[in-house]
This record gives sequence, structure tokens and C-alpha cells, in this order.
Amino acid sequence: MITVYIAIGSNLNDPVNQTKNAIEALKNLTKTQFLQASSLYSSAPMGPQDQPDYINAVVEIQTELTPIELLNLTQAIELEHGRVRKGERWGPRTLDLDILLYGNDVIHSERLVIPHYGMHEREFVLYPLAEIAPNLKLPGGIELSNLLLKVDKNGLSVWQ
Ligand code: A4P
Ligand code: MG
Repeated sequence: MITVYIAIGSNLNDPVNQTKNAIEALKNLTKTQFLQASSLYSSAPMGPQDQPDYINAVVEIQTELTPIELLNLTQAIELEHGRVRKGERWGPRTLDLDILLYGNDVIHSERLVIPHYGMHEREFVLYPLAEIAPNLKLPGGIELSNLLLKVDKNGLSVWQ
């Protein structure tokens, strides 16, 4: 079993429910044990500013799925939740599931880059991740707590 962290992001069609439904869908993944989910967070949009605020969260699972099997299943969940890929970089979306970490693996394949390329500087990834895994070390021994020192919260707050 490999410990995996997945980031959830949504800013369209009732993002709070999108996020809660995504967490439920991840609980039902085959060959996988669900460990925990962070709180839901409200965050200002990164990228184009003419889009709604996001809801973000991070979940921790343990899985026997390979990275590509997991990607296929998380992409299926995105589609089931009405995701339409419009190709606009950093544009609004009903549901985005990003595989942040897959154990200590470093992957650079056509379909998969792990650790996820943006995670080191995104407050809406790092703070929820730290809520559930405060002592986490990334591949290469990078301490999550060290990354957090360099990343402003930028208005990120627990959603309630
Ligand atoms: N892919 C490669 N590595 C991975 C990985 N580790 N996990 C590939 C998941 N997918 C990975 O993804 C495009 C391709 O990336 C996939 O086909 C997969 O093979 P996508 O989900 O279709 O595209 P995307 O998510 O729109 O890509 P992009 O532009 O990288 O989006 P980002 O970087 O995820 O940004 N602001 C706030 N506050 N909160 C957010 O969550 N999210 C975005 C999206 C913009 N602004 C945001 C937020
Ligand atoms: Mg994505």
C-alpha cells in the first residue's frame, strides 16, 4: 500500500457540494483505503481573476492502484462530476483532482508528473496538506513545513 495525497479544486456549480461529492467518490475507490480529508478551504483564484473563488481540499489515501490506474479513476470521477475540459489554462472548473504525491515516487511521464508541478507554491494545496500531514517530507527530503514558510496564505480560509 502506497500513501497518496490528492488535491481537490472546484469553483463552478456549487463547489462545496462538488468537493464533498468528490471526497465520497474517493472513499469508494477500488483497491484503496481512505485515510482522511482536510477541512474545506475557500481560496482566491490563481490565474484569471474573472472567475469565482475556489473551494480546495486535500485527501490522504492508501492504495494498491498504480499511478496510471489512479489517474484513470480520478479522471473518470472528474468527468462524472460534469468536468468539461475547455483548454483554458487555469480557467474555472467544476472539479479538478490532482495527484500531489504517490509515496516517494518521482514520475515524469506523458500523462503524469508527480510531485504535481504546482504544489510547491500553491497556498491552497500546501495549507490543507499541512492540516492532515504536518510532518510530511516530499521526495528529496523537502519538508512541507519549510515550503509553508515561503508561501503566503493569500486570503485562504477554512470554509464554514
Ligand atoms: N497530469 C500530469 N500530472 C498530473 C497529476 N499529478 N495529477 C496531466 C493529475 N493530472 C496530471 O490536467 C491536464 C493533464 O495533466 C491531465 O490530462 C493529466 O494527464 P487537467 O486536469 O485536464 O488540466 P488542468 O487541471 O486544468 O491543468 P492545469 O492548467 O495544470 O490546472 P491547474 O494547474 O491544476 O490549475 N485557483 C485556486 N484558488 N484553486 C485551485 O484549485 N486550480 C486551477 C487549475 C487554477 N486556479 C486555481 C485552482
Ligand atoms: Mg488537474
